[in-house]
Amino acid sequence: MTYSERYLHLEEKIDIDSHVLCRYRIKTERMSIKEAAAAIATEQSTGTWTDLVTLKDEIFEKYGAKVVEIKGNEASIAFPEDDFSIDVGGVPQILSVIAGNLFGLADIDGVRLEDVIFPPGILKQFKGPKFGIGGLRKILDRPEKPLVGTIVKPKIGLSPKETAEYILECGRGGLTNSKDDETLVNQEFCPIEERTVAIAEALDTLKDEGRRMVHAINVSTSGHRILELAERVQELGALEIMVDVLTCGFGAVQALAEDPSIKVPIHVHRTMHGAITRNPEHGISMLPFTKLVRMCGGDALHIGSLGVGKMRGTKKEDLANRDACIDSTVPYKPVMPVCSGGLHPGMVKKIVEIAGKDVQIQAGGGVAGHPGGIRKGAMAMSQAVDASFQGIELSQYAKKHKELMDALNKWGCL
Ligand code: RUB
Ligand code: CA
Repeated sequence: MTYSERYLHLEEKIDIDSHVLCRYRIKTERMSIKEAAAAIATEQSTGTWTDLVTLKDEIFEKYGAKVVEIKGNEASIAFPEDDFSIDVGGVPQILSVIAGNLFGLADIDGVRLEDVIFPPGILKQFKGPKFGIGGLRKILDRPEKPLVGTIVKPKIGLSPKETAEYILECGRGGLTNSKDDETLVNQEFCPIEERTVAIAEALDTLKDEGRRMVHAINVSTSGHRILELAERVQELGALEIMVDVLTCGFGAVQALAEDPSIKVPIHVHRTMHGAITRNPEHGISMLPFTKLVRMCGGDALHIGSLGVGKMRGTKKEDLANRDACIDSTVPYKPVMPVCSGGLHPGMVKKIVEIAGKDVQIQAGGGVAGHPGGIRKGAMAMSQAVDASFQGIELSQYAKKHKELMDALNKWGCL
Protein backbone atom coordinates (compact mmCIF):
# COMPACT_ATOMS: atom_id res chain seq x y z
CA MET A 1 0.00 0.00 0.00
CA THR A 2 1.30 3.45 -0.71
CA TYR A 3 1.04 6.50 1.40
CA SER A 4 2.55 9.85 1.00
CA GLU A 5 4.73 11.71 3.43
CA ARG A 6 3.25 14.82 1.91
CA TYR A 7 0.29 14.27 4.23
CA LEU A 8 2.48 14.56 7.36
CA HIS A 9 2.42 18.05 8.84
CA LEU A 10 3.68 17.25 12.30
CA GLU A 11 5.43 20.53 12.93
CA GLU A 12 2.66 22.68 11.53
CA LYS A 13 0.07 24.64 13.49
CA ILE A 14 -3.28 24.27 11.81
CA ASP A 15 -6.21 26.65 12.08
CA ILE A 16 -8.71 24.75 14.22
CA ASP A 17 -11.54 27.00 12.99
CA SER A 18 -11.18 25.80 9.42
CA HIS A 19 -10.54 22.08 9.95
CA VAL A 20 -12.36 19.05 11.31
CA LEU A 21 -9.92 17.53 13.77
CA CYS A 22 -10.09 13.77 14.38
CA ARG A 23 -8.20 11.62 16.82
CA TYR A 24 -7.62 8.01 15.76
CA ARG A 25 -6.18 5.20 17.81
CA ILE A 26 -4.20 3.01 15.42
CA LYS A 27 -3.02 -0.58 15.68
CA THR A 28 -0.33 -1.28 13.16
CA GLU A 29 2.23 -4.05 12.97
CA ARG A 30 3.36 -3.82 9.37
CA MET A 31 3.85 -0.09 9.09
CA SER A 32 4.84 2.67 11.48
CA ILE A 33 2.12 4.74 13.07
CA LYS A 34 3.29 7.70 10.99
CA GLU A 35 2.89 5.69 7.80
CA ALA A 36 -0.50 4.37 8.86
CA ALA A 37 -1.73 7.86 9.74
CA ALA A 38 -0.44 9.20 6.42
CA ALA A 39 -2.23 6.34 4.64
CA ILE A 40 -5.50 7.30 6.34
CA ALA A 41 -5.06 10.98 5.48
CA THR A 42 -4.26 9.99 1.90
CA GLU A 43 -7.24 7.69 1.41
CA GLN A 44 -9.71 9.97 3.17
CA SER A 45 -8.83 13.13 1.26
CA THR A 46 -7.07 13.52 -2.05
CA GLY A 47 -5.15 10.27 -2.57
CA THR A 48 -5.55 6.59 -3.19
CA TRP A 49 -3.31 3.47 -3.43
CA THR A 50 -1.18 4.92 -6.24
CA ASP A 51 -0.11 8.35 -7.33
CA LEU A 52 -2.53 10.18 -9.56
CA VAL A 53 -1.81 12.22 -12.64
CA THR A 54 -4.95 14.15 -11.86
CA LEU A 55 -3.81 15.28 -8.41
CA LYS A 56 -2.64 18.80 -9.12
CA ASP A 57 -0.60 20.57 -6.43
CA GLU A 58 -3.32 23.09 -5.85
CA ILE A 59 -5.88 20.35 -5.16
CA PHE A 60 -3.52 18.65 -2.73
CA GLU A 61 -2.72 21.89 -0.96
CA LYS A 62 -6.31 22.94 -0.59
CA TYR A 63 -8.00 19.65 0.18
CA GLY A 64 -5.33 17.24 1.43
CA ALA A 65 -5.85 16.03 5.02
CA LYS A 66 -2.99 16.69 7.41
CA VAL A 67 -1.57 14.40 10.05
CA VAL A 68 -0.86 17.03 12.67
CA GLU A 69 0.10 15.00 15.72
CA ILE A 70 1.26 11.54 16.69
CA LYS A 71 1.15 10.64 20.37
CA GLY A 72 1.86 7.03 21.30
CA ASN A 73 -0.61 4.94 19.31
CA GLU A 74 -2.86 7.90 18.50
CA ALA A 75 -2.77 10.20 15.50
CA SER A 76 -4.65 13.45 14.98
CA ILE A 77 -5.71 14.24 11.45
CA ALA A 78 -7.08 17.60 10.34
CA PHE A 79 -9.47 17.66 7.39
CA PRO A 80 -9.88 21.03 5.66
CA GLU A 81 -13.40 22.36 6.09
CA ASP A 82 -13.69 22.55 2.31
CA ASP A 83 -13.55 18.73 2.10
CA PHE A 84 -17.07 18.74 3.51
CA SER A 85 -20.25 19.25 1.59
CA ILE A 86 -22.11 22.49 2.05
CA ASP A 87 -25.68 22.26 3.29
CA VAL A 88 -26.90 18.99 1.78
CA GLY A 89 -24.19 16.46 2.67
CA GLY A 90 -25.08 16.26 6.33
CA VAL A 91 -23.87 13.50 8.62
CA PRO A 92 -23.59 10.83 5.89
CA GLN A 93 -20.96 12.83 4.02
CA ILE A 94 -19.15 13.81 7.23
CA LEU A 95 -18.95 10.18 8.29
CA SER A 96 -17.70 9.02 4.96
CA VAL A 97 -14.78 11.44 5.27
CA ILE A 98 -13.81 10.92 8.91
CA ALA A 99 -15.01 7.34 9.35
CA GLY A 100 -15.23 5.81 5.90
CA ASN A 101 -12.90 3.58 3.86
CA LEU A 102 -10.10 3.91 6.42
CA PHE A 103 -11.55 1.09 8.52
CA GLY A 104 -11.08 -1.36 5.68
CA LEU A 105 -7.48 -0.61 4.73
CA ALA A 106 -5.87 -4.05 4.64
CA ASP A 107 -2.41 -3.03 5.84
CA ILE A 108 -3.62 -1.35 9.00
CA ASP A 109 -4.55 -3.80 11.75
CA GLY A 110 -7.08 -1.64 13.54
CA VAL A 111 -8.30 1.95 13.75
CA ARG A 112 -10.69 3.51 16.23
CA LEU A 113 -12.04 7.01 15.78
CA GLU A 114 -11.88 8.29 19.35
CA ASP A 115 -12.98 11.91 19.01
CA VAL A 116 -13.82 14.63 16.55
CA ILE A 117 -13.92 18.40 16.91
CA PHE A 118 -16.00 20.32 14.39
CA PRO A 119 -15.28 23.93 13.37
CA PRO A 120 -17.95 26.65 13.62
CA GLY A 121 -18.65 26.53 9.87
CA ILE A 122 -19.85 22.95 10.12
CA LEU A 123 -21.58 23.32 13.48
CA LYS A 124 -23.68 26.15 12.10
CA GLN A 125 -25.18 23.83 9.47
CA PHE A 126 -26.97 22.01 12.29
CA LYS A 127 -29.63 23.23 14.68
CA GLY A 128 -29.26 20.97 17.72
CA PRO A 129 -32.08 19.98 20.08
CA LYS A 130 -35.37 21.84 20.21
CA PHE A 131 -35.94 20.88 23.85
CA GLY A 132 -32.82 19.42 25.45
CA ILE A 133 -32.39 19.36 29.21
CA GLY A 134 -34.21 22.64 29.87
CA GLY A 135 -37.13 21.77 27.60
CA LEU A 136 -37.63 18.34 29.12
CA ARG A 137 -37.45 19.74 32.63
CA LYS A 138 -40.03 22.37 31.73
CA ILE A 139 -42.45 19.82 30.26
CA LEU A 140 -42.07 17.69 33.38
CA ASP A 141 -42.07 20.63 35.79
CA ARG A 142 -38.99 19.17 37.43
CA PRO A 143 -36.41 21.91 37.62
CA GLU A 144 -33.61 20.21 39.52
CA LYS A 145 -33.90 16.54 40.38
CA PRO A 146 -32.64 13.84 38.02
CA LEU A 147 -35.38 12.50 35.76
CA VAL A 148 -36.36 8.98 36.69
CA GLY A 149 -37.75 6.58 34.16
CA THR A 150 -38.43 3.09 33.00
CA ILE A 151 -38.35 0.94 29.91
CA VAL A 152 -41.54 -1.11 29.66
CA LYS A 153 -40.63 -4.79 30.17
CA PRO A 154 -40.90 -7.36 28.81
CA LYS A 155 -39.56 -5.67 25.70
CA ILE A 156 -42.26 -7.29 23.62
CA GLY A 157 -45.52 -9.07 24.29
CA LEU A 158 -47.68 -6.66 26.31
CA SER A 159 -50.89 -5.37 24.73
CA PRO A 160 -51.63 -1.63 24.43
CA LYS A 161 -53.96 -1.85 27.42
CA GLU A 162 -51.39 -3.66 29.55
CA THR A 163 -48.72 -1.17 28.51
CA ALA A 164 -50.93 1.78 29.45
CA GLU A 165 -51.78 0.24 32.85
CA TYR A 166 -48.07 -0.34 33.44
CA ILE A 167 -47.31 3.31 32.72
CA LEU A 168 -50.12 4.48 34.97
CA GLU A 169 -48.62 2.46 37.79
CA CYS A 170 -45.18 3.90 37.07
CA GLY A 171 -46.51 7.44 37.14
CA ARG A 172 -48.35 6.82 40.38
CA GLY A 173 -45.12 5.46 41.79
CA GLY A 174 -43.35 8.75 40.96
CA LEU A 175 -41.59 8.16 37.65
CA THR A 176 -41.25 11.06 35.24
CA ASN A 177 -40.38 9.10 32.10
CA SER A 178 -41.06 5.85 30.36
CA LYS A 179 -40.32 4.50 26.94
CA ASP A 180 -41.01 1.75 24.48
CA ASP A 181 -38.17 -0.68 24.20
CA GLU A 182 -36.01 -0.62 21.07
CA THR A 183 -37.50 -3.76 19.53
CA LEU A 184 -41.10 -2.62 19.83
CA VAL A 185 -42.61 -0.59 17.01
CA ASN A 186 -45.83 -1.92 15.49
CA GLN A 187 -46.17 -5.63 16.15
CA GLU A 188 -49.53 -7.32 15.94
CA PHE A 189 -49.75 -7.81 19.71
CA CYS A 190 -49.27 -4.08 20.32
CA PRO A 191 -50.19 -1.87 17.34
CA ILE A 192 -48.49 1.50 17.60
CA GLU A 193 -51.61 3.62 17.10
CA GLU A 194 -53.64 1.73 19.67
CA ARG A 195 -50.71 1.79 22.09
CA THR A 196 -50.20 5.53 21.65
CA VAL A 197 -53.86 6.28 22.33
CA ALA A 198 -53.96 4.05 25.42
CA ILE A 199 -50.76 5.59 26.80
CA ALA A 200 -51.97 9.12 26.07
CA GLU A 201 -55.06 8.39 28.17
CA ALA A 202 -52.91 7.07 31.02
CA LEU A 203 -50.71 10.16 30.87
CA ASP A 204 -53.82 12.38 30.90
CA THR A 205 -55.10 10.58 33.97
CA LEU A 206 -51.76 11.15 35.66
CA LYS A 207 -51.88 14.82 34.71
CA ASP A 208 -55.32 15.12 36.30
CA GLU A 209 -53.78 13.63 39.44
CA GLY A 210 -51.08 16.29 39.39
CA ARG A 211 -48.31 14.09 38.00
CA ARG A 212 -46.30 14.99 34.95
CA MET A 213 -44.90 12.13 32.93
CA VAL A 214 -43.90 11.54 29.32
CA HIS A 215 -43.58 8.28 27.42
CA ALA A 216 -41.42 7.95 24.30
CA ILE A 217 -43.15 6.02 21.51
CA ASN A 218 -40.63 4.21 19.32
CA VAL A 219 -41.05 5.45 15.75
CA SER A 220 -37.91 3.76 14.41
CA THR A 221 -38.73 2.73 10.87
CA SER A 222 -37.62 3.11 7.25
CA GLY A 223 -36.41 6.54 6.17
CA HIS A 224 -39.32 7.25 3.86
CA ARG A 225 -41.90 6.57 6.60
CA ILE A 226 -40.43 7.92 9.83
CA LEU A 227 -41.71 11.48 9.64
CA GLU A 228 -45.21 10.34 8.76
CA LEU A 229 -45.19 7.84 11.64
CA ALA A 230 -43.92 10.44 14.11
CA GLU A 231 -46.59 12.91 12.98
CA ARG A 232 -49.26 10.25 13.34
CA VAL A 233 -48.33 9.26 16.91
CA GLN A 234 -48.04 12.90 17.84
CA GLU A 235 -51.55 13.49 16.53
CA LEU A 236 -52.71 10.57 18.66
CA GLY A 237 -51.24 12.12 21.78
CA ALA A 238 -47.58 10.99 22.02
CA LEU A 239 -45.67 13.39 24.26
CA GLU A 240 -42.24 12.14 23.21
CA ILE A 241 -40.89 9.98 20.40
CA MET A 242 -37.98 7.58 20.35
CA VAL A 243 -35.55 6.86 17.52
CA ASP A 244 -32.85 4.18 17.33
CA VAL A 245 -30.17 6.40 15.82
CA LEU A 246 -27.71 3.84 14.48
CA THR A 247 -30.27 1.62 12.81
CA CYS A 248 -32.38 4.52 11.44
CA GLY A 249 -29.47 6.85 10.73
CA PHE A 250 -28.51 10.30 11.97
CA GLY A 251 -30.56 11.78 9.14
CA ALA A 252 -33.68 10.33 10.71
CA VAL A 253 -33.07 12.19 13.97
CA GLN A 254 -32.28 15.38 12.07
CA ALA A 255 -35.33 15.08 9.82
CA LEU A 256 -37.59 14.76 12.85
CA ALA A 257 -35.88 17.47 14.89
CA GLU A 258 -35.89 19.98 12.07
CA ASP A 259 -39.40 19.35 10.85
CA PRO A 260 -41.66 22.10 12.18
CA SER A 261 -44.55 19.65 12.50
CA ILE A 262 -42.75 17.68 15.23
CA LYS A 263 -43.41 19.41 18.51
CA VAL A 264 -42.35 16.77 21.03
CA PRO A 265 -38.88 15.82 22.35
CA ILE A 266 -36.87 13.04 20.71
CA HIS A 267 -35.40 10.32 22.91
CA VAL A 268 -32.43 8.75 21.13
CA HIS A 269 -31.59 5.09 21.74
CA ARG A 270 -28.32 3.67 20.41
CA THR A 271 -29.15 0.01 19.81
CA MET A 272 -26.37 -1.75 17.82
CA HIS A 273 -23.73 0.69 19.04
CA GLY A 274 -21.79 -2.13 20.73
CA ALA A 275 -20.96 -3.56 17.30
CA ILE A 276 -19.13 -0.32 16.50
CA THR A 277 -18.02 1.10 19.85
CA ARG A 278 -17.03 -1.92 21.90
CA ASN A 279 -13.70 -3.00 20.41
CA PRO A 280 -11.01 -0.69 21.80
CA GLU A 281 -8.80 -1.38 18.78
CA HIS A 282 -11.24 -0.92 15.92
CA GLY A 283 -14.40 1.03 15.27
CA ILE A 284 -15.78 4.32 16.53
CA SER A 285 -16.10 5.38 20.15
CA MET A 286 -19.50 6.65 21.33
CA LEU A 287 -18.14 10.19 21.66
CA PRO A 288 -18.35 11.19 17.96
CA PHE A 289 -21.86 9.69 17.86
CA THR A 290 -22.88 11.73 20.90
CA LYS A 291 -21.64 14.91 19.24
CA LEU A 292 -23.49 14.08 16.00
CA VAL A 293 -26.74 13.25 17.82
CA ARG A 294 -26.60 16.64 19.53
CA MET A 295 -25.94 18.39 16.21
CA CYS A 296 -28.87 16.52 14.63
CA GLY A 297 -31.25 17.50 17.42
CA GLY A 298 -31.70 14.54 19.78
CA ASP A 299 -33.15 15.78 23.08
CA ALA A 300 -32.11 12.84 25.27
CA LEU A 301 -29.44 10.26 24.48
CA HIS A 302 -28.24 7.01 26.02
CA ILE A 303 -24.68 7.59 27.21
CA GLY A 304 -24.10 4.35 29.10
CA SER A 305 -24.45 3.42 32.73
CA LEU A 306 -21.04 4.71 33.84
CA GLY A 307 -19.61 1.27 34.46
CA VAL A 308 -22.36 0.57 37.00
CA GLY A 309 -25.01 -1.39 35.03
CA LYS A 310 -25.25 -4.39 32.71
CA MET A 311 -23.90 -2.93 29.49
CA ARG A 312 -20.18 -2.76 28.86
CA GLY A 313 -18.78 0.73 29.00
CA THR A 314 -16.22 2.51 31.12
CA LYS A 315 -16.95 5.33 33.48
CA LYS A 316 -14.36 7.44 31.63
CA GLU A 317 -15.93 6.96 28.19
CA ASP A 318 -19.49 7.38 29.45
CA LEU A 319 -18.52 10.58 31.27
CA ALA A 320 -16.94 11.90 28.07
CA ASN A 321 -20.33 11.32 26.42
CA ARG A 322 -22.05 13.15 29.26
CA ASP A 323 -19.64 16.05 28.82
CA ALA A 324 -20.37 16.18 25.08
CA CYS A 325 -24.11 16.29 25.85
CA ILE A 326 -23.70 19.43 27.93
CA ASP A 327 -20.52 21.06 26.51
CA SER A 328 -21.21 24.79 26.46
CA THR A 329 -18.70 25.58 23.71
CA VAL A 330 -21.02 24.27 20.99
CA PRO A 331 -23.95 26.42 19.87
CA TYR A 332 -26.79 24.09 20.84
CA LYS A 333 -29.04 23.30 23.78
CA PRO A 334 -27.64 20.58 26.04
CA VAL A 335 -28.89 17.03 25.54
CA MET A 336 -30.32 15.11 28.51
CA PRO A 337 -27.86 12.27 29.19
CA VAL A 338 -29.67 8.98 29.81
CA CYS A 339 -28.09 6.34 32.07
CA SER A 340 -29.68 3.00 31.50
CA GLY A 341 -28.96 -0.70 31.24
CA GLY A 342 -29.13 -3.11 34.15
CA LEU A 343 -29.86 -0.40 36.70
CA HIS A 344 -31.87 -0.80 39.91
CA PRO A 345 -32.51 1.47 42.90
CA GLY A 346 -29.36 0.29 44.67
CA MET A 347 -27.21 1.81 41.90
CA VAL A 348 -28.87 5.21 41.76
CA LYS A 349 -26.71 6.97 44.34
CA LYS A 350 -23.54 6.00 42.55
CA ILE A 351 -24.95 7.23 39.22
CA VAL A 352 -25.95 10.59 40.72
CA GLU A 353 -22.56 10.93 42.41
CA ILE A 354 -20.77 10.35 39.11
CA ALA A 355 -23.15 12.03 36.65
CA GLY A 356 -24.68 14.82 38.73
CA LYS A 357 -28.32 15.88 38.73
CA ASP A 358 -28.75 16.61 35.02
CA VAL A 359 -29.33 13.02 34.08
CA GLN A 360 -32.22 10.71 33.27
CA ILE A 361 -31.89 7.46 35.18
CA GLN A 362 -33.85 4.56 33.74
CA ALA A 363 -34.56 1.06 34.93
CA GLY A 364 -36.58 -1.62 33.14
CA GLY A 365 -35.88 -4.77 35.13
CA GLY A 366 -35.07 -2.56 38.12
CA VAL A 367 -38.75 -1.48 38.20
CA ALA A 368 -40.64 -4.49 36.82
CA GLY A 369 -38.51 -6.88 38.86
CA HIS A 370 -39.51 -5.36 42.20
CA PRO A 371 -41.10 -7.99 44.45
CA GLY A 372 -44.04 -5.69 45.20
CA GLY A 373 -44.91 -5.02 41.54
CA ILE A 374 -44.66 -2.11 39.14
CA ARG A 375 -45.91 0.72 41.33
CA LYS A 376 -43.65 -0.24 44.21
CA GLY A 377 -40.78 -0.69 41.80
CA ALA A 378 -41.36 2.82 40.53
CA MET A 379 -41.62 4.12 44.09
CA ALA A 380 -38.32 2.47 45.00
CA MET A 381 -36.56 4.07 42.01
CA SER A 382 -38.08 7.42 42.77
CA GLN A 383 -37.14 7.15 46.47
CA ALA A 384 -33.59 6.25 45.49
CA VAL A 385 -33.40 9.37 43.32
CA ASP A 386 -34.81 11.56 46.11
CA ALA A 387 -32.33 10.15 48.63
CA SER A 388 -29.39 10.52 46.24
CA PHE A 389 -30.42 14.06 45.33
CA GLN A 390 -30.30 14.94 49.01
CA GLY A 391 -27.03 13.07 49.53
CA ILE A 392 -28.60 10.55 51.92
CA GLU A 393 -27.32 6.97 51.99
CA LEU A 394 -29.86 4.60 50.45
CA SER A 395 -29.70 2.16 53.37
CA GLN A 396 -30.53 5.03 55.71
CA TYR A 397 -33.40 6.35 53.57
CA ALA A 398 -34.74 2.81 53.17
CA LYS A 399 -35.43 2.59 56.91
CA LYS A 400 -38.47 4.81 56.34
CA HIS A 401 -39.19 3.75 52.77
CA LYS A 402 -40.21 0.14 52.56
CA GLU A 403 -40.30 -0.05 48.76
CA LEU A 404 -36.67 1.01 48.58
CA MET A 405 -35.78 -1.41 51.36
CA ASP A 406 -37.42 -4.30 49.46
CA ALA A 407 -35.48 -3.38 46.31
CA LEU A 408 -32.16 -3.14 48.15
CA ASN A 409 -32.87 -6.51 49.71
CA LYS A 410 -33.80 -8.17 46.44
CA TRP A 411 -30.75 -6.92 44.57
CA GLY A 412 -28.33 -7.62 47.39
CA CYS A 413 -27.45 -4.07 48.37
CA LEU A 414 -27.74 -4.39 52.14
C1 RUB B 1 -32.38 -1.44 29.66
C2 RUB B 1 -32.75 -1.24 28.26
C3 RUB B 1 -31.94 -0.40 27.29
C4 RUB B 1 -30.47 -0.35 27.57
C5 RUB B 1 -29.62 -0.09 26.36
O1 RUB B 1 -33.26 -2.33 30.33
O2 RUB B 1 -33.78 -1.71 27.84
O3 RUB B 1 -32.17 -0.84 25.98
O4 RUB B 1 -30.32 0.70 28.45
O5 RUB B 1 -28.28 0.12 26.70
P1 RUB B 1 -32.95 -2.82 31.83
P2 RUB B 1 -27.58 1.56 26.60
O6 RUB B 1 -33.11 -1.63 32.73
O7 RUB B 1 -33.95 -3.89 32.13
O8 RUB B 1 -31.55 -3.34 31.82
O9 RUB B 1 -28.40 2.51 27.42
O10 RUB B 1 -26.22 1.34 27.15
O11 RUB B 1 -27.57 1.96 25.17
CA1 CA C 1 -33.94 -1.75 25.75
